[in-house]
Amino acid sequence: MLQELAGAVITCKKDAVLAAVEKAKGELDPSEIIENGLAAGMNQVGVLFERGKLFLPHVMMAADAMTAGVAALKDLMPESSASSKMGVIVNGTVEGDVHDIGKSIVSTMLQSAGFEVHDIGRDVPIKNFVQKAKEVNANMIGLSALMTTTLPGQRGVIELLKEEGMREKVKVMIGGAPATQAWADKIGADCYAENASEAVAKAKELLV
Ligand code: B12
Repeated sequence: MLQELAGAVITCKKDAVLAAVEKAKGELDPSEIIENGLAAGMNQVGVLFERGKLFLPHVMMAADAMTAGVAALKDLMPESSASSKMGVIVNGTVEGDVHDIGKSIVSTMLQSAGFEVHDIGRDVPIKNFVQKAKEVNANMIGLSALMTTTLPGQRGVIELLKEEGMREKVKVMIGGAPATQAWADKIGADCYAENASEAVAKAKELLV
């Protein structure tokens, strides 16, 4: 079943993804369908792209199909109590970076775990993260970066939080394929998570 889901993303066909999701719905947990099925397929697309076996239009179609698959599962994710008692999280992809599939999965999973999540999208300027955190009185900011060239945006947000005297109040969690624990340590982030389940576990550790 998981292979079928991943395979459907690799074929880059939205219909195939939706059909596979429909089939899997009754048998697997939505988060498992997303992480071990669809996202695994998307990662494979990345590998094929890197090897020159797939071209950018295919990647875009696969991304589109994957997004549709995740959307089809939203209704099944446990209804968020959006309890601000658990924590308020602002999540987004840093400036210059339009990759948002992984970030959106992280938002969905945090939300269904009970956090109040404000997903501010992709290609988000540094100051917008800080502004939004002020506005919603956030306990944590999640920063996604998928390119080595956009990783510095994660550091930029931490620096601005310091300048604004907010660093003590707001935890910072970073992620995205080029991010690592070593990078998190270097820029002074509170944590790094490799995937969405780990993001939920670490947010709980830090906030709950
Ligand atoms: C899909 C994709 C695209 C799509 C994006 C569609 C979209 N709406 O997101 C499109 C086609 C638009 C695209 C465009 C480009 N892309 Co692109 N893309 C990818 C690809 C193939 C897959 C990314 C993905 O969605 N993976 C699946 C998701 C589920 O995984 P994920 O994002 O890693 O997220 C998980 C974890 O990282 C983590 N996570 C993610 N965010 C966060 C946030 C927090 C807070 C936490 C805790 C965790 C966390 O949890 C997620 C779920 O488990 C990658 C290859 C790769 N191996 O990553 C290249 C890749 C990222 N792209 C790349 C590049 C260069 C580009 C382009 C410049 C075009 C080009 N020349 O190839 C443009 C960028 C334009 C821009 N300014 O941003 C490079 C980056 C190279 C680098 N190291 O800097 C990669 C690595 C491919 C490559 N090897 O060349 N891309």
